Amino acid sequence: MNIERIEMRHVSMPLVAPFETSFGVERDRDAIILRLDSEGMVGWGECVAGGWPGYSYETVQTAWHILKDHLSPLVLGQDVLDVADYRRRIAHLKGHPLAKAGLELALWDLLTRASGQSLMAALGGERDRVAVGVSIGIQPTAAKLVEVVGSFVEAGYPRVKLKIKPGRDVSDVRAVRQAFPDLPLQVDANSAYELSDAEVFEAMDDLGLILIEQPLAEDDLVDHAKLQERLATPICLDESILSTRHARQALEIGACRFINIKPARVGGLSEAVAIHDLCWAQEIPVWCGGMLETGIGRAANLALASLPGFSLPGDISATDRYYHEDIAQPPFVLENGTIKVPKRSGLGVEVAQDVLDRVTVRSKLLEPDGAR
Ligand code: NPQ
Ligand code: MG
Repeated sequence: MNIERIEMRHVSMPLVAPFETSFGVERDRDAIILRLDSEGMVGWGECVAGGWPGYSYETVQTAWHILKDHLSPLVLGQDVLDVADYRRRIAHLKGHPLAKAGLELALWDLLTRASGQSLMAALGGERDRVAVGVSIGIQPTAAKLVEVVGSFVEAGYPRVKLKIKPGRDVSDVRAVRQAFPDLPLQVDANSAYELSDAEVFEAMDDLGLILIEQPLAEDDLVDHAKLQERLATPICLDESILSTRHARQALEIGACRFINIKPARVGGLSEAVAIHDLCWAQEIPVWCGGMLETGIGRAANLALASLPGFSLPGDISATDRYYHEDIAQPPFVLENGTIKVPKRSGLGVEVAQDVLDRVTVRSKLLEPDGAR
């Protein structure tokens, strides 16, 4: 399809509550929303880079630059045949997976809307609903954490993930485990520890955790393998896995037993599906991570998580866990610990233009040279 114009919007969405991780506190979720126009059709995408380099080195500012100056010129005013065509066009550009994934998502939406197919069907998904969990940020005290966990359990979340950081780990997790002996529970350190901290994880080994997510540095598979040898609890990698090759090598050397798949982190849904396929063939459990997405990215995560290998609940919470008001409609709701996968064509959500306008901080319209 001929990409006639690309609209970029930097949005800032107030979170219902601050979200604290080992890398800092987030109060407003900044992101880039992309709109493609082509042959009377529209495609929406979301780049989940944040306001500062906490989770990843990419930020809204770096992604804005990469999208505007390096990715858009490879598709604007040109006939893009399919997503594989887009991937060939950008293959020579290094890094910046979040930026690349944002534009890839807009193309997936455009192309599947045009063909009348749901994104779920296009990716090979086969479930109407997916099991989900909730990710809970670091709280002021262990007692407050137990209370917050209780409110999410009450709301119907069947699996809880606790964020941990040095000094706020074993005793917090133990307090939650004592209050909820049978709750499916896991932890995420967002790379805040070193191998010399192994005792921290050994002390959590008898708390019945499903997994320990990304305890060590993102560029360190070797020490993850050494740590995994010392633990009965499976390690799951997030930040370390940026490609199918990383996934294969991490599994080969025993750096993890599970993998968290986030389409943004691996440069797009295509690579996410490839990692799923690799793990499915090896019977390695995968689950879909979350990046505090708006309804656009959330819809894409649901479509991805409907593939057969996603055997653990994803970090794909209901819309109201993060936002009072979302730019995509209708909101996603929790029912029996699951969320429904959109069935309509493309992402299967509509963008509320008034809400989008209200959260937009700046926007940029890109058109081919000579247009207008
Ligand atoms: C994780 N997500 O699994 C991430 C971390 C995360 C739901 O725990 C702005 C940009 C805010 C990126 C908050 C969850 C973020 C962010 C959390 C990433 O590691
Ligand atoms: Mg994580």
